[in-house]
Amino acid sequence: MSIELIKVPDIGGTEGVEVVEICVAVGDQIEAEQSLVVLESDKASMEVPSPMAGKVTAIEIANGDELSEGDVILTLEIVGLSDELNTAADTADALPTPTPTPALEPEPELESEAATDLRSDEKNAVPRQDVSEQSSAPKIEVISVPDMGDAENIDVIEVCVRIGDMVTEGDSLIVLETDKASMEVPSPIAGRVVSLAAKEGTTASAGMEILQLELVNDPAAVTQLASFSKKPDDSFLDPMDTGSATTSQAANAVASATSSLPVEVNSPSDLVYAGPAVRRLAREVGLDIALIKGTGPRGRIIKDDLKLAIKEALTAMPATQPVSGIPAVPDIDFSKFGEVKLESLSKIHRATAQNMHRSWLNVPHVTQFDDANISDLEEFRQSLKAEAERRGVKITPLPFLLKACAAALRENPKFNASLHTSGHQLVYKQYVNIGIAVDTPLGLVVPVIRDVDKKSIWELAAETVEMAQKAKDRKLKIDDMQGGCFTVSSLGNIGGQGFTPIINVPEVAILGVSKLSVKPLWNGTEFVPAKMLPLSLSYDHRAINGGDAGRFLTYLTAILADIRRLAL
Ligand code: CAO
Repeated sequence: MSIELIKVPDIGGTEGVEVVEICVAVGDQIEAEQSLVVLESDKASMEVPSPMAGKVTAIEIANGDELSEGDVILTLEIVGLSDELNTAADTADALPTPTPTPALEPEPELESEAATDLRSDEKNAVPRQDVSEQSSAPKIEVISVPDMGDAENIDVIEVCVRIGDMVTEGDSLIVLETDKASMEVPSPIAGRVVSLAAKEGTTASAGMEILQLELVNDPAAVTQLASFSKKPDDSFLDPMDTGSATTSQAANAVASATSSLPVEVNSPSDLVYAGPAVRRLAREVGLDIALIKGTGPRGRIIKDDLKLAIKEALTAMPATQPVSGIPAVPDIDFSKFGEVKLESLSKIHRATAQNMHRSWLNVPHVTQFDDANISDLEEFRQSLKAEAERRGVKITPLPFLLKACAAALRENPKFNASLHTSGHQLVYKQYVNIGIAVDTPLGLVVPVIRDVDKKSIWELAAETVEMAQKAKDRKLKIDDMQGGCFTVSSLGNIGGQGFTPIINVPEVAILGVSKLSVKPLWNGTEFVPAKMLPLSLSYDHRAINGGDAGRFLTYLTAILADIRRLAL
């Protein structure tokens, strides 16, 4: 573990750049490239990304501070950082350049106009054309991408205006994004958008046309008209906004919930004052940024404002919100009919519920049933009990079932696979890891026994007991529950003649084991008592066909009927 000082990187020689937003808090675990702080000069704002992952242990700056290159922003605790990595002294050198900083470098004429501060009281608009030179024909001005240093072919992630919109000087026209930062290109002049060359999802370089503005003689009228063309609903319904995330159900849910949000609404004539990252996030979750009240310096909308709005939106969203067009279960007040008691589900229970629901909705389940005659296996198992006691392990049918399943999975590799999310490929796993469902007081958990095909029955017996105990003691780690290929859910000692287990996606099959019972079995000449173990195999019918399932179960029951087959 080491502590790294994260400093302000090279910002094109600009000094005294104001901190307008701190995006992280002490204690946060952050990723490399995550935004730490938003700095704003009188020309542009930019986000400083973290050069490395780690835990924030101290923040050395405050909103309103003025920073220059080399100033310490915060300290990060790095776990497992090798000694050769950057020392605190040269951290700033190692930082990725946060932004192409076109507006922070000495600007050519066009750029200084394009980067004019949105909020400055001293806006010095330098229109391309003198609007006082009146003529009867409308004056059209081409607005181009300003000089952005060396950066070329920068992604256009947002087009902020539409044809017909009135814009005032400083209004954002497009948002560009490099792999280091996002930046807005503001309008250098006021006017009406008469053509739009920039498109979301394309790229832009300096000098490329963004749009054409028809100059309007009366700037006051433009301001007034522009304020009307910025109704909150506009950005919400913007047909230009083809951002993928906005089409998702979650985004729609947030969006529909936000339409009734109890947040304080900016008046339509207010300019929305927010950085590119905040705008992007708002767009991705389908939130109308104009509806959010900014609490940052000078009313700037900061990430925390957005998080609060999302939280309020989700709280406002009814828990029974229908998904995928499925009618919602009505919310019933059961106390009308008698006394009730409310109990919150444990985290494990909630996670299981979510996984089961996801699997149930996504996977076409089929369940196939069979009984395995385990009379000989039971006799053999009973004969091992004394030895098991000497070895200090408990020998139940489960380790035999696991070993038999491993053999059946090797023989029927489709069951040891996952369906690729494209639905076009099967991912065959070359290892055989089997999960076992364990019933604990807090809910169902599925620890995974690795390389079952390579382990002895004794090893499997010891490991299943150990994993089940860990599960019951809540000592399982995330790793212990990952990487399964197939699951065995044994309700054997609890009871029941059969059940239809739900597949633990992305696995494609699961074996349910019920309570063995003695049944009469016809041996060709007479009925003999046999210990029959009910098995139910649920499988994903997209990946596996009935014939495959029949072969798998037949193979499995044959092994369980004569365990010597494992040696073949
Ligand atoms: N039929 C009859 N008896 C069975 C049996 C079966 N199919 N399977 C196990 N038994 C017996 C065992 O042999 C043992 O008896 P003996 O001590 O006399 O040999 C007894 O039942 C208790 O076994 P166990 O439960 O302690 O051990 P196990 O290896 O069979 O199972 C575990 C371990 C962790 C799988 C189990 O404790 C468990 O949690 N099962 C529940 C899984 C579950 O909830 N599945 C449903 C998922 S979907 O909601």
